[in-house]
Amino acid sequence: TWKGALRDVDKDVPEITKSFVNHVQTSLARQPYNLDTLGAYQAAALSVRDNLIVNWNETQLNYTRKAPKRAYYLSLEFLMGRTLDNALLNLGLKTQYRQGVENLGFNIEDILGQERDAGLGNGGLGRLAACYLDSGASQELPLWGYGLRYKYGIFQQLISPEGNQLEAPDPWLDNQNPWELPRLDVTYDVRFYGSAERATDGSKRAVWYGGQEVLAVAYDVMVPGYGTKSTNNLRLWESKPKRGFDLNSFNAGNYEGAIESSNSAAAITSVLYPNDHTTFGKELRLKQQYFWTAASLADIIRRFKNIGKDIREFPDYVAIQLNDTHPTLAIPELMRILVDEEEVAWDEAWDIVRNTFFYTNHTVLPEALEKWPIYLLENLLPRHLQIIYDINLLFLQAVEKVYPGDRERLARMSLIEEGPLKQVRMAHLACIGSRKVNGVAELHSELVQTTILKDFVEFEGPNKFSNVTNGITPRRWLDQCNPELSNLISKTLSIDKGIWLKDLSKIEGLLKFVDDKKFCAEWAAIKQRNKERLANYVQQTLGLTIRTDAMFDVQIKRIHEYKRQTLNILGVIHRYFTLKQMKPAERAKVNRKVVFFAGKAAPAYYIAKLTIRLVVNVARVINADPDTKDYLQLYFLPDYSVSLAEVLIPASDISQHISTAGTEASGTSNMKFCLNGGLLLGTVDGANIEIAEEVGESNVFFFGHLTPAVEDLRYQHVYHAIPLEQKCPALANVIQQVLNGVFGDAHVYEPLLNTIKESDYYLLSDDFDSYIAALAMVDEAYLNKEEWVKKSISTTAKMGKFSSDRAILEYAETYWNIEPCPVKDKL
Ligand code: DL6
Repeated sequence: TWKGALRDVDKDVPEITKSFVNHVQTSLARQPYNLDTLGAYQAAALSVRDNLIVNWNETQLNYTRKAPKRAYYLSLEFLMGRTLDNALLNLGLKTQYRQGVENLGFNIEDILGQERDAGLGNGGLGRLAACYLDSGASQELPLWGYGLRYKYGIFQQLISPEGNQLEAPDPWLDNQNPWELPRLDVTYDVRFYGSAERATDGSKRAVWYGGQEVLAVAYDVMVPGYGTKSTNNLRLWESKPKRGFDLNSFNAGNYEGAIESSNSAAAITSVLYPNDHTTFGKELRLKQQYFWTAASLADIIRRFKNIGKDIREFPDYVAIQLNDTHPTLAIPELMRILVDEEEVAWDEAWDIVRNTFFYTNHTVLPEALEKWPIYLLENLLPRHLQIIYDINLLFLQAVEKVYPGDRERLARMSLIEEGPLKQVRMAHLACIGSRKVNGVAELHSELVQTTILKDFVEFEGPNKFSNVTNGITPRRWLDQCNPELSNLISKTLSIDKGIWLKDLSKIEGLLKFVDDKKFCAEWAAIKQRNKERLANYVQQTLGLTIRTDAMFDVQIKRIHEYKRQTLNILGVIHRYFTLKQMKPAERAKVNRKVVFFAGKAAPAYYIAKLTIRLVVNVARVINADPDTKDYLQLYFLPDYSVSLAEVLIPASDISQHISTAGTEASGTSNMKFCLNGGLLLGTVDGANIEIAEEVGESNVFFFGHLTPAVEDLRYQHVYHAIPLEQKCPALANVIQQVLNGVFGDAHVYEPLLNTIKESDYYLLSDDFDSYIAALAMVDEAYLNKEEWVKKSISTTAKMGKFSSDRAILEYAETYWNIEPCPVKDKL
């Protein structure tokens, strides 16, 4: 097994400084003696990149030579965060670079801090894709990612003095991106609009012609595996006009007209849609989806053809994972290529398709299930709509055979939703066009099978449907973000991190040390230093002073009603008034607490933005109150990102994952907190359940109603509503305080509070009392510091299951049927 620590550091350092200086002089055309930290970052990145390129080339050559079956992960989002630190860790060059840049008068932390996050994603779905790429390369699997090279990633979040979220663009490519290789020679034409004419020979073939053609240009991002030479590829597509601009219009003096088509082509990959869990049916989004799937499939087919096999063998060499329904157009696109271009008979083509694709569902929330209006598809992708209709006809005929006369079932299962706005149901298409379908945690997979895809399970049989619980990479989410804890684990277990970071089940060995006083003290001291690191960050970025002799309670994720940040802030207000009513002596016995929120709201999500505003204004009042400020502080940290999560997570004592039961498919930050020894306060939802199964229920704080009760409770809200004052006086009282104007303009918050007072779809009034009781249990447990540290260690020790290495190997073995394809040379 590779041990990063065994490299000859002394030999590497002079090479590194030489390469660094060389890049300063030749690539950056600057002088080493007056280089700023940004320049130093660029030189370091380029020098590390040289190592990656060598390994990347060797890996790709190895794949070409051995021609193994390959898997492709199609994701509209890859939330990669920063790369330099991860590349150094995976290459085993961290110590060397630290020394190398120090010899040149720089500090490695300052250099790492210069890198902008690659924020090509909204949240969990995109970060999961990034973790899977890391694990795929680390496990030496022939796995590539395909996505879009957005010019602007997820927006930057600013908070106005009133507490409003403002959005600014994220020009992450402005300083050049050293981690990508433009492949100006790898391009494909992608057609939009035009007409589709069916063949007259009775076959299902057609010709698609006319319309607009756009060029897809490849940019390759190298993805190094940990402790291996295997370096996989993430291919991102940029859209460009096929021809520079319209010379005829230009010569005729119509300058605007001349650049119009060029602008519309470039617009396709200009920006990441910032919505999470909602679909807006915008044509540009549909264009993005088709542009990306068409270019990716063309590229995959070209590579497959290079190995000289018959197209009928495609599924023996290619597996394509659809990350949610966003890439579902790949299904009709592959049909189009096979039937219209390769002249494969329809039924045979459909078999190929159904053996190639795999579909992961990431949510059962109705508003997140993608549907595309027929009129949009008809105009933009006329041939694909024909194919979807043909697939639907044959599919419904097959259903009709099994359930003769069951018209309701046919209407439910149809790919087309009838009504005033006819739409294509993408989850149905993804389901019937795939070999396997999975959810992302046990409970979620069960809900997928018993709710949104129930009819399909009955029709196709249960074997097609299963579960792969999500995972996280322990490289970034422990070793990189919490180096001291990682070192302590290695030292305590006497196992090199090169081993346990690749087999996370090994950290279970920590259980033997929970009674070791010295170890416990070191564990607690590291948590304390991580709190100080976070406090420094807040001091430097916001100029605020945080006390670190308190419990750190963190909720960081997209702001959404179903995630119930509102429950948390109303709980904070409840705590505030409880503290205010106490006598000073009584208050002095209370557990001190600092509460952190961070997360972005979709720009058009009014209620979510109001939640942010409420948090900010409650913070203003609480933090200034001399009676309580020593016992309760509250912060909303703006512009949540992967890099901010890397500072917040290691500092947390308790984190909140409090979605209404049955709404959070998995959650992955819950895994990150627990891996870093933070305990979990949550509902019985998503992966919280499996975390509790692993770490033991005595180490998590559960509250709230369970999934089977949710439907009944919602029914009662509508048909047997009980006034809030009667049902949950504590919550009614908190809401009244907000309406009394204690936290500023009351009327501003009315729409938010009305969601609770009226339909209360997310069941805050049903769960509030048990939430407050759970918070009290957390306080009580924390007051016994020794026991708390034991809980923290026991939690980390049992997180082995949640490594993304386990998850990616499940996909590789039981779905894609691919095997590791290691490069011969070791790192
Ligand atoms: O599977 C990754 C992640 C889960 O951990 C979250 O629980 C889930 O909400 C999220 N789902 C989405 C759905 N968006 N779409 N489409 O982001 O996936």
